[in-house]
Amino acid sequence: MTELETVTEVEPHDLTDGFHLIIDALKLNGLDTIYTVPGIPITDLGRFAQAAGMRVISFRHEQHAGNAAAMAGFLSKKPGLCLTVSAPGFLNGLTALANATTNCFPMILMSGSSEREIIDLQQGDYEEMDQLAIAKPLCKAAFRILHAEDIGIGVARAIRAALSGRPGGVYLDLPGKLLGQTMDAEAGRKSLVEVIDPAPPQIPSAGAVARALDLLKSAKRPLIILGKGAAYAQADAEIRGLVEKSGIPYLPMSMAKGLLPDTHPQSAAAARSLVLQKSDVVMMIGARLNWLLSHGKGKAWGPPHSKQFIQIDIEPREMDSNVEIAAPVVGDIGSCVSALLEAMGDNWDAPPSDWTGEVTEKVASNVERMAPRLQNNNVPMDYHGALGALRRIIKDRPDTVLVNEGANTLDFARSIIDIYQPRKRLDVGTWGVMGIGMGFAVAAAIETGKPVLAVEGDSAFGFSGMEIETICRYNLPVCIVVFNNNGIYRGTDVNPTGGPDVAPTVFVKDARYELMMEAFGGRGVYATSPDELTRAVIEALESGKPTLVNAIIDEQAGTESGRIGNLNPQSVVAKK
Ligand code: OXT
Ligand code: ADP
Ligand code: MG
Repeated sequence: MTELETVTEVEPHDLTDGFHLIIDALKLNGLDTIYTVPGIPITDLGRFAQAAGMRVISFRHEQHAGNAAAMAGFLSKKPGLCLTVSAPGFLNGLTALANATTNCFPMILMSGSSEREIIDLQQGDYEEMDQLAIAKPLCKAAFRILHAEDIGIGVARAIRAALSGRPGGVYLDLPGKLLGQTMDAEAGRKSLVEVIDPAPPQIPSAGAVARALDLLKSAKRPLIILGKGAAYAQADAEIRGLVEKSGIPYLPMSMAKGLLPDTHPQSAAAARSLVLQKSDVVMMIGARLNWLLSHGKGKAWGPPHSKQFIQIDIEPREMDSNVEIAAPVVGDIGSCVSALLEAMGDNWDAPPSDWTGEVTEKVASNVERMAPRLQNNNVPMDYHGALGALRRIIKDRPDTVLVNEGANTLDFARSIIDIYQPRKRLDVGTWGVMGIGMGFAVAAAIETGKPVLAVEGDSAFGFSGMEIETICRYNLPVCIVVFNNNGIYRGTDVNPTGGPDVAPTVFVKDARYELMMEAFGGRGVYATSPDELTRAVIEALESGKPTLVNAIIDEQAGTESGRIGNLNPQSVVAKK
């Protein structure tokens, strides 16, 4: 007998445990990256996962690990994985899980948890919390695995729940006790489940397709709206084919920019108000009629009852959620768009030219009006000067992934920076949530391998700023530009009482954000002009070195809440 065989006999080589079954189950399903913050009881799970060849990206705060997982899900169409410790770590990750669900991003939040028996008797265990109950209302599905032999099924259920139908966030509760449970290795291997076809094509009915095309044909002023569901679907060629074959102007929602290049002649992005008001038939593809589209009614949409809607969505219950949908097309976007394309045949009539001409003219005049402002080299910079510089950089490097958050920094960047490729603009999404910046940037770099440019309001950056250490630690090709206007919206508010506290929207003046980056070995640049900003960003993108550019913006340049100031409640008292 050889020495090795002796060891095999003595060591429990024929046993496996919860740790390894979870890792094997994930790997079997092609999930190879975990975004995490280590600690009791999941530290070894991360270690073993790394040892098993998985990529384990460790963050400074779970919310950002969770946001990274959510973005990984959006970009890859596989559930992004976030792994957290019990109670406080779990809660930190929960915002990201809820945000992922709201945005229809597939992710799985796996969290360690304490002893069930002690939690249920509320006897005060270490980090005691009934996590499953808390997660349930905030995600698409929530599961707990109690026995090692159920790990295969538990992981499979989580994957299928995250990906099938409308994608979303799933919670998977992993009690500490489960991780150490052992079972026969061969039985364990057999208990694993490879999820077959987790997001099967959902073919629309022929009747729904015909109804939609009849309506579209009858339109005098048709409009297509592309949403982030269309970007997620990765049916890029079909979507472009449909838009071009139809000849209909299209409006991209923020994260659908780039599905067709923003410079496309049919883009109506620069005539948004006009097309919403005047269109008579609107075809929504992977977009919801929520607040971002004024719920499909009201002043923004022109006279009451002046439009009819076609809606393509995988979620049947989305239909009629805000207004009547005259032609619902339920199915996955790839299948729906292909069916529409085929049924359109080869002789589809272009929309009336007075309509397309009116849209093109409005686009041209808005673009022309904006153009000179984008060339200014003012010091301190305004949003147009600074974003004009970044717009030119992205034009030359269209495979750069743009991450964007803030208020003015978000709203101006959305209309100024053209995007040329699908899924290259990642932002605050449905909730307008601050704090996605560094998590999304890390995931974008890891999942795509492309350079990332994160354009961040100074307030927005603060929500996830500590993750620049993560970016430096993994040496990711991320360039962060902090639009530093000394505060939230503007840096000019004053405390009306004259007391020592500054106004609630105001930060430390002239904060040196670039020095934070230097603290971790990255490159920091202080930029006061569009020219300096241009040089710094180009160098960062070309070198791939983690960089933070502190871009000094005129503190008076912004407006309250950017372009959504109308959502602020008004005080009668303040008006007096
Ligand atoms: O057609 P018209 O004439 O209307 O013109 C439109 C287009 O046609 C035209 N356009 C163009 N013209 C020329 N050329 C081109 N290429 C072009 N493209 C377009 O431009 C206009 C505008 O076009 P757009 O943008 O398409 O249209 P519009 O009308 O703006 O669209 C409406 C919306 C609703 C779809 C759009 O506005 C939108 O998507 N908005 C999203 C807004 C959003 O989500 N904002 C973030 C939340 S704000 C607030 O809540 C903040 N907080 C609170 C907070 C949050 N959010 N989260 C958490 C966890 N805690 C607290 C905070 C703390 S923001 C914030 C920080 C802010 O401070 P920062 O320092 O970070 O940022 P700064 O403000 O910079 O200081
Ligand atoms: P936006 O904010 O860009 O308008 P939303 O997040 O509001 O986009 O809407 C996305 C929509 O896309 C959701 O209603 C979701 O159900 C739908 N969706 C997501 N993936 C698919 C898909 N593969 N096929 C069809 N619909 C999808
Ligand atoms: Mg600001």
